[in-house]
This record gives sequence, structure tokens and C-alpha cells, in this order.
Amino acid sequence: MKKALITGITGQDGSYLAELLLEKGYQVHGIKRRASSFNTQRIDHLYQDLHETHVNFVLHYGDLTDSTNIIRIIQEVQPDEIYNLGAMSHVKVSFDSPEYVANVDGIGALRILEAVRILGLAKKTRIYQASTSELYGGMEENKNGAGFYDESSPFYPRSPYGVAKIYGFWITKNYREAYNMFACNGILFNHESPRRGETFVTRKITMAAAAIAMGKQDCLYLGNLDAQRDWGHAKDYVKAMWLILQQEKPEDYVIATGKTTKVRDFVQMAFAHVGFTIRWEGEGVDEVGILEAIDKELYKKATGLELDVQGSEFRVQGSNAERRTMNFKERSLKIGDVLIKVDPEYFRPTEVDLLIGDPTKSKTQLGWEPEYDLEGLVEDMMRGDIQMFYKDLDLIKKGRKVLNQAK
Ligand code: NDP
Ligand code: GDR
Repeated sequence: MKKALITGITGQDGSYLAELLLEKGYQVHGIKRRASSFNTQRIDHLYQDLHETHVNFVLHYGDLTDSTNIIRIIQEVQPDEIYNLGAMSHVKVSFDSPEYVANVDGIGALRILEAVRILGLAKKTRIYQASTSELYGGMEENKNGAGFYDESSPFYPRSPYGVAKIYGFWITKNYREAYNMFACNGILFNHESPRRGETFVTRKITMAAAAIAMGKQDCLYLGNLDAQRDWGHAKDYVKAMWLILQQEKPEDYVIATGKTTKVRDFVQMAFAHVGFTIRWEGEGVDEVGILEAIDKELYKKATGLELDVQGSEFRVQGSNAERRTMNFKERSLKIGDVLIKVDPEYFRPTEVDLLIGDPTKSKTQLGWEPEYDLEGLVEDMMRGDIQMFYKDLDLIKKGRKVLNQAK
């Protein structure tokens, strides 16, 4: 039985990768951080009692800032594969704690590589480093002739996160060359899912679209509506991570869809899922997203709720008890309501304006093919967030406390 060790197992990618590796028959070990409240929601369904006989999912307490802890865990586990996904992964937050990010996202990668080397596991253990499209920084002049970023495009990181990750990238490549280690970078473009952290733009949008449609929120505040990202589904991207470590030779790969979309268009797609048409009005920080029309049938299909229409007013239906329990607002939606506003608080000191990746190498060499397109991704995320509100309702019915995940 192959053994894999995943750092960042409690995160979006860690949870999907753990599922994939368990399906493939691996024994999966993960490093989780001690927290004052539970932080394992994404992997609770995989948990096994250590007293069972055949345990193939084991969690270890640890932190990428603690070398001795990393060395001890790797020594105990003797993994065949390590996936280093642990990171402070929020670009905007990295401007607030740049030194911490350098330590975790940069030196953390070194700690893994060095632990494997000093434990004499350089020949046995293959290492995947979670590199990122943030390395490119969206510099127009660094695109290839066809207008994409690929494995040979120069880097120009635009945030403390990107700068820390560039260290992780190069130290991985250096250990491969210096010590002949099977250490690879996956340069992954943005990938999202219903498990995406609530403060990344896609999840913030799908949660708000669901909440606004169901009468639980009035307005969504966003930053740069014109930023463009190459968005894929995390479920597809963890498959690429595994494929990268199964090759004959260690190499670096770009994982992307090859399409790019503006934040404002993602907003429109998410709201369209619940039958809302959004129109943009105004400019710069005064730009707003206005409710232009509602398709009642689409709304009902997506939410399971009825809308009562009176002129240009739409009132969210459902029994009064249901509305109260789910904390629906008693207000109605009107055509012309402002649902989205710009808040400069979400602007970054330096922005990455546009990312678009060229996945040719991963498609031809790894045989990687994503299953989700952007429409499929938005649908999956919207369905997840609408269900989340109903799950809250179930839990309330059972008398249990519900954590409010809204930001
Ligand atoms: P998440 O933010 O969802 O997960 C990050 C994980 O890292 C969490 O498990 C977190 O633990 C853990 N972590 C944070 N700090 C430490 C630390 N000091 N020591 C150990 N673990 C730590 O990120 P994603 O799953 O989206 O991304 C996975 C990796 O891929 C990251 O390295 C990210 O930078 C990179 N990446 C992500 C892309 C994306 O679009 N999602 C694209 C390209 C790269 P906790 O739950 O306790 O906070
Ligand atoms: P990103 O993802 O910075 O690309 O990093 P994020 O979703 O945070 O931002 C994408 C773009 O949307 C713009 N934006 C907003 N972003 C957030 N978070 N909140 C807002 O309200 C908002 N409004 C507009 C941003 O300015 C940006 O241009 C993600 C992370 O997962 C990294 O770890 C990973 O390496 C890269 O993707 C690839």
C-alpha cells in the first residue's frame, strides 16, 4: 500500500486530494494545525477511528513553520509521496502578514525538501510543490506568442504571497537538480469548488448570490470587477497533482483551462443560476450591479422557493416559520435594486490584472483532461451554497448550533 503525506489537508485541495488518493488505495496521512475550534469540516467525512483495524486515514498535528515537527512526521510516516499544499493562500491577506507568508509558503517548502533529504528518503519520496499562476503576475509582455502563460514564461510576482511562492518554486527545482530528487512544481491557475474558502472571490460571489436570492443578505461588496482569471474546478486539478508524481521523470507543469473570465462576468453567471439578470451602471468605485429582471421558473428550480410578484416587486415565499427559521429577511426584491457595490477595501496594493494558462503540456504529457467547464463550476458552487442554507435549517431543526459562515 502506497503512503502519501498531505500538508494543508484541511484546505480545499487537501480534502479533494485525500478523497482521490483513498479511492486509489493509498494510506493517507495529513498534517493539521491545532486550532481553538474545529477546522476539519472539509475532511470530517474521511475520519477513521484510530482504534479500527485497517486505518488508512491518519491526521498528525503539525505546522510548516516547525522543522522538528516536519522531520518527525516524515520519519514516522516514511511516505512514498508528499503533497505540499499547506500555505497562507490568500493574496490580499499576504500584504497584511508578509513575513509569516514568507515563512510558511516559502521556507515551508524548503523544510519539507530538507527533511526528506536529511532522513535519507531522497530516492524513495516524491514531492509535489503547490506552485501558482501568481508567479507570473499577469505581466502582458511575459505571455507566450499565442497570448498565454506556459512553463517557459518568465515570472514577475505581484504580492508577498507570489514572492514567497517563487522561493518555493525555485527551491523545489534546485533540490531536483542538486540531489536528484523527484520534486515537481504544479503551476496551478485558480481553481474553485463548493469547498473554496469563503473570502476568495468566486465563493464570496456564489454565497452572496444564494443569500441575496433567499432573502438573507441585501448587498454584495466587491473590489476589482475587471480582474480576469482562468478558473477551473479543484476536483479536476487534484487529479493533475497525482498524475505529476506518477511520471517517469520529475518535471514542472502548468494546469489551467486556457480560458479567462472577468470577475463581473462570474457575478452575472452566479446570479443567472437563480434567474436574476444583473446590469452594470456607473463607473470605477461608483459602479453598481442592478437587478434588471427575474426569471421565476429558474428561481424556483434553483432554490425550491416561490416568488410572489406584485408589479416590479418580488417577495420571497415559503412559510413564515421557514422564513423565520432560515432568518430570511421580510423585505421584497425590486427591479432596480442595487445588489452589488464596489468597496475599495478589497483593492490590492499591486494587482494581477489578467491570468490565462496554456495547459498543452499537461494535456499531452500527463493526459490530463478537466471534466468541468466554467458553467459546470458555477452550477456546482451555487448548488452547494443553496444547499448550505437548507443544511443550516436542518441543523436548527435538530436544535444544534450553526456556525454562520457568511463573511
Ligand atoms: P486553502 O487556503 O484552502 O488551504 C490551505 C491549507 O494550508 C489549509 O489546510 C491550512 O490549514 C494549511 N496551512 C496554512 N498555514 C499553515 C501552516 N503554517 N502550517 C501547516 N499548514 C498550514 O488553499 P487551497 O486548498 O486552495 O490551495 C492549496 C495550495 O495550493 C496552497 O499552497 C495554495 O497556495 C496553492 N494554490 C492554490 C490555488 C487555488 O486556486 N486554489 C492555485 C494555485 C496554488 P487551516 O485549515 O488550519 O487554515
Ligand atoms: P487570487 O484569488 O488572488 O487570484 O488567488 P481571489 O479569488 O482572492 O481574487 C481573484 C481576483 O478577484 C479580485 N476581486 C476580489 N477578490 C477577493 N478575494 N475578494 C473580493 O471582494 C474581490 N473583488 C475583486 C481580486 O482583486 C483578484 O484580482 C487565488 C488563491 O487561491 C491563491 O492561493 C492562488 O495561488 C491563486 O488563486 C492562483
